[in-house]
Amino acid sequence: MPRLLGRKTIRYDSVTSTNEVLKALALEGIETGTLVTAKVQTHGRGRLERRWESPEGGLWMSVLFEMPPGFDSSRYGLLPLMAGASVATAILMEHGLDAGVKWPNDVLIAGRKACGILGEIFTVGDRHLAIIGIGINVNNRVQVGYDFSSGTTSIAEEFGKSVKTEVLENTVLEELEFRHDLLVSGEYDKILEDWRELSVTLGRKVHIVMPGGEMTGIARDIDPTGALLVEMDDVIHKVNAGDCRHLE
Ligand code: BT5
Repeated sequence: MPRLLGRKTIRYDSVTSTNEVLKALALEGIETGTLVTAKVQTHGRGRLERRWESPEGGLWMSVLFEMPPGFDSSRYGLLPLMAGASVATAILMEHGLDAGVKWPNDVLIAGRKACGILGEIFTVGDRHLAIIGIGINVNNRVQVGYDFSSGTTSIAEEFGKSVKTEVLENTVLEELEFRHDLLVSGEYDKILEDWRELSVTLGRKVHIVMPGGEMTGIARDIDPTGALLVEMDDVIHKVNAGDCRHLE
């Protein structure tokens, strides 16, 4: 069992969004490590206010992190990477499925999206807080015909039968706590190396849509802040945020 994450757990049958509920609790001062889960989300959110399909059978959860005093804010980009690596590792450990991380915030199984991560950072007084929202398609199916770019899948679909969400949830929390401790102790290189090993993006030809434009190139590496380094016309470009599509 994890020591910190999920020490306090609040479970709902249905909420708008676990991130939204946890944020409201955090603003009221709820303790670090609190976990909020829901069987169903009516307004599950992706990045840029996109919709996240959250029917019954999936694992929809949010965890509250607190950054230590003096935390280097340029490292916030590591949070979604850590969460993705935790989920991919947990899926491999519990179900033996070959899950990989796609920059910046997805976990893919067999090239299809099984999990998305939504990180949010904010301050309450002098506390620097982060909510890590994790959505994993476990026993649910995802509506066909939606605007999915890379296709979607679920653990049950890949595994061939239904699995226990509680077991996966616990392992995800243990993995996340392990990486949380690395972050708090400043062992950033270990976090980066772990992500690189699980990456299905590095070395691929990618198309990136950023807030200020688009580019196509080869994903070469991530930098110490979690930004993607893309080579285009022999020049390395640093991409802090954006949507990434694997082309080859
Ligand atoms: C994400 O955004 O992938 C972040 C998803 C985070 C969901 C969790 S669930 C618990 C917590 N509470 C919340 O409200 N959110 C978090 P993004 O990279 O923007 O991808 C969004 C896109 O993924 C959508 O536009 C769809 O194309 C696709 N999508 C929607 N639902 C999906 C699903 N269940 N499985 C796979 N892909 C989905």
